[in-house]
Amino acid sequence: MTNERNLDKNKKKDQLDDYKVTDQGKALTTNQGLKMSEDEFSLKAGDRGPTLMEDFHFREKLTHFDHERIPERVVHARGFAAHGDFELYENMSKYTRAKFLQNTSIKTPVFVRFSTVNGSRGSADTVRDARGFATKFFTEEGNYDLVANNIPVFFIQDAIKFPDLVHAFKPEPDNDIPQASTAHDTFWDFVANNQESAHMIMWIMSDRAIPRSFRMMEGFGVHTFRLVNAQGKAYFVKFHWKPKLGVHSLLWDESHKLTGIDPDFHRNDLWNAINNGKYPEFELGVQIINEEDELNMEFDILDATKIWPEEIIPVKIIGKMTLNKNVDNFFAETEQVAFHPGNVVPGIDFTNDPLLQGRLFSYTDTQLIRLGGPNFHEIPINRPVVPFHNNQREGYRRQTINVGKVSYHRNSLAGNTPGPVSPSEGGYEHYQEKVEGRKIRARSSSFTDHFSQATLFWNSMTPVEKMHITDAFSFELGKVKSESVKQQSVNMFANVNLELAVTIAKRIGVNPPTSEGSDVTATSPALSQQNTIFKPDTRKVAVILAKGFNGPEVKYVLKQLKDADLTVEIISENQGNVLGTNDVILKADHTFQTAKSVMYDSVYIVNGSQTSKRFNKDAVYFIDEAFSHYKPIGASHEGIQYLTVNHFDGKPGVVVADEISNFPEAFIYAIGHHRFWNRKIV
Ligand code: HDD
Repeated sequence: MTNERNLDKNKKKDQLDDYKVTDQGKALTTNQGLKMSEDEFSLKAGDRGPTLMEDFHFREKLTHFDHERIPERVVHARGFAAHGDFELYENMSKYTRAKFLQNTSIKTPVFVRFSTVNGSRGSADTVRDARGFATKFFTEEGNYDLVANNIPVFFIQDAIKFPDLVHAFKPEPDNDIPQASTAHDTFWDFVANNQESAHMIMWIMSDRAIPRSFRMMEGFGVHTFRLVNAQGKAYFVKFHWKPKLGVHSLLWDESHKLTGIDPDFHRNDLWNAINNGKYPEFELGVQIINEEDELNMEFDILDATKIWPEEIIPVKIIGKMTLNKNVDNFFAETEQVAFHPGNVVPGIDFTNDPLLQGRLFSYTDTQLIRLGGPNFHEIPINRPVVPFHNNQREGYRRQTINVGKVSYHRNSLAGNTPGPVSPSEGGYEHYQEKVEGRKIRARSSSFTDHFSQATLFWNSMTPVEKMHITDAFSFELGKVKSESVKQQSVNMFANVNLELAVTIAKRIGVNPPTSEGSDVTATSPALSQQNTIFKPDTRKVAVILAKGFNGPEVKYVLKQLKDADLTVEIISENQGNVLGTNDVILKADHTFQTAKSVMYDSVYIVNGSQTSKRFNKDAVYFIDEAFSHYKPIGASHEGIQYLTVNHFDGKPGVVVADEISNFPEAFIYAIGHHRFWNRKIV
């Protein structure tokens, strides 16, 4: 183990550099390296005649184009990725012999792909859905993949049901409607008839399913995995990613509007944050249960529909990941990356969670079709940063030129190499768990409580969060056409909370359920987003100003906002320079045609002495919408009149420059609050 602090090197980025090609400034060639003198006209028999077969340049160009697409992922098709590094805070050798979890002096390169689950590649970012959060650690012992979601539980308990689940939530097969949405009959029919989904559905109906940003989501490994130390002692573990910016969400109304206004909202957010040096950070946490306690919990730790409440088993923070580089090429990196929960390193092992066991089969299988054969590990983004040696050969798109005659084990011609090495030399050894039982297609009786933790989740929500969940159910079930499916769904969620089910029943026009509801009273405060981190950092402020704005003051306020790590965009009558008093000129990034309030976290309205009627009308709409989304609003000078028109002055989160001595500080403080739920919105 090296004691040298080697924090700036990133071996994966160096490795990828070897594959990069810049075409700019170069002569155009065919794929055979032949320079071409013409690229606009195909070769013809006469300038009005038919194209000739011998036009190899035309044939090559069109053939390549015709084959540019590969199948999209069957789930998680729409994704966005970035590079970064992982640093360990403390040596975890007590629990695991994984080297990247022992040495605090090295940085491990990572590649992270965030995704929606349901929609196709071209769907919108902000739909209601779970988000994928897949991390590839390029460790010195090979690739370790933590293929996580932003929700800590899953819909089903056994992987054999995965195709059924996906068939139910994808667009319906007769008409391929709806896109990227679970608000349809087959999904809710599946839910009502597979009640193990209850807990996950509560999360999907909650604000967690409409994140404000990839940078503001938790990540969960979901399954119980094993950590194994050098002495062979094992522990059960659940992995968590905790965003340093806290966990924050959009409102459903914002999410809806953004799917049209900016379908790339989350992509833009991540791309811009990294380009502007506001690197997203996530801390890695572990919950650990001793092996001896496997059967001492109130739930089965092998059941992927269960969390380990953080108040009972605390999350120990052990390291931090920083995303600090965007990809160079979306297809080569983001699209071709291949994750697999079965990619582990010594010291990390599996459990018998039947969902995990099935995943261990599915991921390689899907890459074989998606990436066209068994050599996808040779694609640059997927290569480990350590060499690989084995006797696997050939197959579609093999790139390695293996030298020598021997490609089998055991051999004498190559000294019996490449050969296995002992665990003390880094060889992976499976944990020797004792298993016995009859072969049986069944589910353990310890997997049958589908509702207690769903109620725990509901009980842990604030009134605002509960309102959002109720609205989400009413929306989703309100779109279901089958009365029977609606009724079955409402009856099912009466087992979670009767009041919730009765309210939904009323709204969607079915009979109120008659069951007794749940008697679970426990709460887990960690589940509520109200208990997350709130800060102004990297929030986006729309600055509305017009000709004749107060130059010195606005300049001063904008500097304060930027110094507080806020992103500021100026909206004015026209794009380009706007002249304020004292010859201050500011450049407008947007007009009301290109900027809508849902793209921002707060508004600073300044206005100016010269505005048109249309500008005023648009400004009123903009602020009204931001106010109804509970966002902080700052106003000064001519901007203040808009508050009066809308009767917003004096309302929570409305900061008026004239009334306060240190306006920027007060406004930034309000922005750090994010939303003012105590506003009365009709
Ligand atoms: Fe999965 C992709 C996460 C259950 C089968 N899954 C995929 C991705 C993520 C997850 C983040 C996208 C990876 C990327 O960005 O390329 N999946 C999960 C989590 C699950 C889960 C957290 C439950 C705990 N998945 C699950 C099951 C199966 C699959 C039970 C099948 C038995 N998942 C797949 C897949 C995908 C996939 C079909 C599609 C594309 C891919 O693998 O590479 O194999």
